[in-house]
Amino acid sequence: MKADTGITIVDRDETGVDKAFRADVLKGLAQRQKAIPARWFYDERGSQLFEDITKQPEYYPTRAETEILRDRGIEFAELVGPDRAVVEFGSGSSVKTPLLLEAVDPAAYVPLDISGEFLRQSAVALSNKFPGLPVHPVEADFMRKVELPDEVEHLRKLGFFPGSTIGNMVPRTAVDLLRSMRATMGADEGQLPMLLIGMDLVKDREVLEAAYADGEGVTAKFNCNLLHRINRELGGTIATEKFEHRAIWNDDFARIEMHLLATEPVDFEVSGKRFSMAKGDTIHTENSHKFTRRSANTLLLAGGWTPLKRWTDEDDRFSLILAQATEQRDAP
Ligand code: AVJ
Repeated sequence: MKADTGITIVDRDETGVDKAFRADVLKGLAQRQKAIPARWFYDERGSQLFEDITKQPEYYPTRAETEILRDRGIEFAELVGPDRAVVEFGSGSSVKTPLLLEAVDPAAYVPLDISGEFLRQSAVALSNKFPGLPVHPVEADFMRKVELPDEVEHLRKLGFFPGSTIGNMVPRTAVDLLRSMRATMGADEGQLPMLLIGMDLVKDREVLEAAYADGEGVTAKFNCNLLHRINRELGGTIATEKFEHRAIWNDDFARIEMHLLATEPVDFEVSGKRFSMAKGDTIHTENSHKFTRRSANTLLLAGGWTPLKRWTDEDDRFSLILAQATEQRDAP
């Protein structure tokens, strides 16, 4: 995929259905434990609801991470140095990205996102905020190696992956992504890119469960929006009022799981296929893994990144880790 083409890579059938969405939903609903990948939350409404979640008093990660970015800019700059190309995995957030760009004084900014719409919006907003900074948005699936624009080829890279989005992946997928990031940023061509990554921390169950079940019910709406999206885009007949939001801490896997729980027996169709659920059955819609200092380091090392420095917010709720691509060498 080339930069600045403005091409949308969503693959739709004759009737305008997103084929990947349909395939994931049909496959996920056919399983014994029904499960749908969390990435499908983020249609326009879902993205708006996530924005609203970040403003809820119980949802601390966004505020905690922003606090670190705000307070530690000088330290980032010291370790990272100027004139890098900042490669952001996901469209920039309107608050966090400017804080990083201000701190590290980069030579270019390259946001990567699968959704061209958000990508273009945030690229324009950033260009306005940083008039002298070359911005090269790339519409691509960063779970694979992405070809970066020629203009940044010669620049040293700093990857930016905030939000603890890595926590949405099970470890094996997270490691695949970390390795793709290395490849995207040229680690195999002798460069030693850096990565600044946000990772949320293990803490008391009550605090975690509340963060994913806020009192206003915004997270519940966010979760249930997936059912509405299926009904709208995939000809679904799901009786959405028969489902409830659940957020449960899974201590063995150190993750919050979000589920949609059927409060009574339900039968429905999606894209002409029939499904039925008993009362108490759930659709697993999201994992949000939480880390300790060591588990974070282990995951990064497994993905080919050596942790250099770690920062947390004042209340030790969230971590930002600066890592460098591990040099290829023989054991140990
Ligand atoms: C976007 C992955 C950071 O896991 O905390 C928030 C998504 N889900 N509330 C997270 C989310 C429910 C969020 N991330």
